[in-house]
This record gives sequence, C-alpha cells and structure tokens, in this order.
Amino acid sequence: MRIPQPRAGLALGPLAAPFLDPATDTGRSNSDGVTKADPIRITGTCQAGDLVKVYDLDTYLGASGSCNGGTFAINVAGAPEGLRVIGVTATRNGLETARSPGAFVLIDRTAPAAPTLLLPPLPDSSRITVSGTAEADADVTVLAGTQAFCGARAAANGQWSCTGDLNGQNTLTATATDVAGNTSVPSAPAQIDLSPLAKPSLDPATDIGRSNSDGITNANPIRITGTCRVGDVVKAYDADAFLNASTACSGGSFSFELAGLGEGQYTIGVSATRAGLETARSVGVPVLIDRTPPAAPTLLLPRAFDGPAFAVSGTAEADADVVGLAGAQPFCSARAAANGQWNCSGELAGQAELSASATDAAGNASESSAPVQVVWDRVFGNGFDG
Ligand SMILES: [Ca+2]
Ligand SMILES: [Ca+2]
Ligand SMILES: [Ca+2]
Ligand SMILES: [Ca+2]
Repeated sequence: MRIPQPRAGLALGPLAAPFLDPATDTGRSNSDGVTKADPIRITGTCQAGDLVKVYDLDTYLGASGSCNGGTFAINVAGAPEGLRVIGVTATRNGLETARSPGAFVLIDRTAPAAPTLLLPPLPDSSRITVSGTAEADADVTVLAGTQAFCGARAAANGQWSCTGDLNGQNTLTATATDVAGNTSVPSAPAQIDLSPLAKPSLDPATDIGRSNSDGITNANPIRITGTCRVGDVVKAYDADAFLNASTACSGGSFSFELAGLGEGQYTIGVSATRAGLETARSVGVPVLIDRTPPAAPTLLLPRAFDGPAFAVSGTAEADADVVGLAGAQPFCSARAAANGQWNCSGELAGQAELSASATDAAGNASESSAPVQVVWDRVFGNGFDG
C-alpha cells in the first residue's frame, strides 16, 4: 500500500518574515523600522492562492490581502504606537500557517516637545553659535527668519548646539524632529536685540561756552559719549547722515570724537551693529556748532553821571554776553536782549578807557569795541568828559 505524500504546493510551513515597505518607513531612515506612517505597508513573499493576514505577535491587526505573483503588499491602518512585532500567516485550502518570524516596527506618532533655544549673550559677528535642549536623539533644525540657519542632533542628555550665519535675520526659532519624523512645534523665538541705544551725550568738556550742558559749542572736535553693549560697533549719525565715525563698545560705553564738523545744527544719534545687524538710530542729541564770533558791540556812555556806578549801554549780537571793560579789567556785564540792547553799570576807579566785547553762547568772543576815554572830576561835580 502506498502511503500518501504531502503535495509540495500544499506545504503549511510559515512564510518568511515580512518587511515594512520603505515608502512607509518614515523619518531619519527608510530602513530603520521606525515610522510615524498610518497606514503602514507590509510586504513579503507568499504562494499563489494564499490569503495573507498581518499580526502583531498574537494580535490580528485586521489587515489581510491575497498573494499576487508570489508577493503581497498589505496596508495596515491604525496600528498602535509602540514596538510592534509584525508577522504574517498564509491561509491556504482553509488552513492557516503558523506566523512567520516577526519584523520589528516601532510606531511613533508623538511629536517631541519644542526645543529650547539660547543665543550667545554678546554676539559680535553674524556667525553665532546657538544651543539648547531637545528630546534625546532628536534632530534640531534652527531657522533664521525663514532661512535655514543650522542643525544638530541632540545628545542623550538632550543638549545640542550648532553654528550658523544670520544673514541679516535677527529672529531664530528651532524645531525638533524625532527618528520617526515627527516634528515639534517651533521654540519660542530668540531674537538679537536690535532696539536702539539710549540717546547719546555731548561730552561737557567739549560743550564750550556759556553752559557745558546746552549743546552749543565751538569745540573742534566734539566728543560724543553713551552706553552700549560689549560687542557693539557704534556709529554716529546726524539725523540720517552717517558721520563717518564709529567705535567699538568698551566696557558698556563708547566715546568718539567728531572732528571738522561744519557750523550748524546737528542731531547726533548713534546705532549699534551687533551680530552683523545694525539697530535703528537712537534719539539724537542736539548740538549747535558755532565758531563765528559776534561783531564787536557798540558802547554808549551815559548822558549824566551821578556815581558811584557808571552805566554804559549799547547793542550787541542778540543774547550775547557783553562785558564792559575799563582798560583790560571788566567792570560790568550784561546779556544782550533779543533786540540786541544791553546795559550795565559798575564802579570805575577814576580815569578809564572803556570798551566792550561780546561773547556768544558757544564761547566765541568778539573783538573789543573802539575804546572810549573817560575822565571825570569827583570834586567839581558829577560830570565827566568822554
Ligand atoms: Ca524610519
Ligand atoms: Ca516621538
Ligand atoms: Ca555749551
Ligand atoms: Ca556765533
């Protein structure tokens, strides 16, 4: 009697281990089995007529497909996150094989938290190194504005850093992308501070004339000072016009000389260039440069003299400080009014040669007026000879 032999085509051995289709193996690698895809696509080899079912260990994943030309390709939707061990069975002639060896598929559809992003405190160049923390092993991508800036892979402790060029952008953001390709929301923006510097000052030592704080001066050069941040390059402007003067911030302050400025009214503001980016200009400090002396004042003697004070008057440049001189000695002083009128009185020690000079607010002194000889006689009355 012949013993029946199994027919080769009906063997019920398990199928070979299946594969995760590279097209659904998302993220850093399309062959690492780490994916966020849904559905995932499982492929493998089979025998004609097989009905192939997909399992996660013992759990049927609700997905099956027929063998087509010795292969199958089955979409599995809704596979839960986590490590799946994907095996397949073939059902032939009503009998289901044992499960194939499994393929490991790590399903991760959870985005990392947004990374943190720190700027260097005092960048002095447009090329800067940024750093922060992110999910371990995530790929961090930093944008400057909308342009790629730099990228890094977070270490096991989450630390990352990378270096890029700002290319004129001052706002950086970072995202983290995990191995499966899930990308975080962007970090809070980190900005290079481009707010203007504080209004600068005219150094009192070069604020010549009536006041060392009125901004009216005849100095050349003048000196401008102010505060800044270490790393800044400070530039001086008159309104919109660059004054061709710049200096490095030193210890939080700057000071530079502006030589050869022509006479006139200036509004001197400053900008800071940091990380290759220039701030808007500060509020400007007004400076009036006046190097023109007033004309010599006129000097009129009194019509009568009843002593002891001797009163003189005249006209001078409006607002000028007039000094009455007896010889070389001041004996009185006055400020010329807006219409130029001035008068003052002082005691004279007898015969004198009187003159006057005027000094403007910027400190420019006029020539002296033509001297007038005064002689009077205290014994014989209050008259005088001019
Ligand atoms: Ca992958
Ligand atoms: Ca994840
Ligand atoms: Ca002054
Ligand atoms: Ca003047």
